[in-house]
Amino acid sequence: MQTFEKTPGWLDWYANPSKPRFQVPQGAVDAHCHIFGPAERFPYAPERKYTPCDASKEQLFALRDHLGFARNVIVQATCHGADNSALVDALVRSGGRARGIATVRRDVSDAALEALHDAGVRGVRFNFIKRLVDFTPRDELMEIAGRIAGLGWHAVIYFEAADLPELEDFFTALPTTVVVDHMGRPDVGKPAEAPEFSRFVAFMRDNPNVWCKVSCPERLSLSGPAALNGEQNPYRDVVPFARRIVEGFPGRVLWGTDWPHPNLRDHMPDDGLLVDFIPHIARTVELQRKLLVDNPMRLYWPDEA
Ligand code: 0GY
Repeated sequence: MQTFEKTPGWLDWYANPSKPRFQVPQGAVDAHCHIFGPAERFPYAPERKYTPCDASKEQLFALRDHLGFARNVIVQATCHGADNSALVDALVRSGGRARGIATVRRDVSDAALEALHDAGVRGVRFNFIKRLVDFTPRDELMEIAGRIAGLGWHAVIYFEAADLPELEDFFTALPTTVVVDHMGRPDVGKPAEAPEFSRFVAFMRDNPNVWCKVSCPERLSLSGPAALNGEQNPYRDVVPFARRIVEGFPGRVLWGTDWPHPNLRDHMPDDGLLVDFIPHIARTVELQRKLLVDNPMRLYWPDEA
């Protein structure tokens, strides 16, 4: 049997997350999370850029219940390449309570796409983060986008803020709904009103098919999880960025834990505290319901929305 050594410095996910003080609305969706392996059954891809610890569907579903969520959207992690078997297994075993975002290559057959759809896949991810994936030509991605448009799927895009100017023409040409991961990874050391993030806001404003996940404060934050003035207010430097998006585009935002938090080296978040971050960025009951229930249901379970 093939064995896998974790990447040096890899932090395991937080084993005993706190119970959130913020109670998510009934029917809430964790719209960005992953599963890893287990490698014994679903080996990691030869082309992967990291080797994680295992994080199974059972562990994900236990976290969902612990945090008070009803459903998950599971995003194919790059460590599994374009082999979506672990994802499909989780979707099928979720009893309809999970949808998926797959990774596919140009040679994927129509039958394979239909099988992914039947399992619960509703989109593909195009990843432009150089430390995670090898380069894929734009024409290949556009060809895939054309094919998934016919299935009613959407494209999830993951990129660094500095790369938006170069990628924007490609993004605006995509023929599907487009969902941006982690607010386009802003540099939160700059003000939320500064030109870089304002360009991202303009990108959303000018393209009504673009949605945004206001996720991963732990990945973006420079201030970290520390409390301030006795108030438990983790990741406070991310708050103005997320509020700008949640309040500017309340019908096109999603939220997710990002469990099991790949590639974190300094700090592994307590998922309960991540949930407690939500009312800092979505300040009214109505905004919270849109972010956690109405929007993800419309995108992933339209028949039940
Ligand atoms: C995330 C972020 C990362 C990794 C992946 O699929 C992945 O490997 O998504 C990252 O390292 O920034 O969304 O989980």
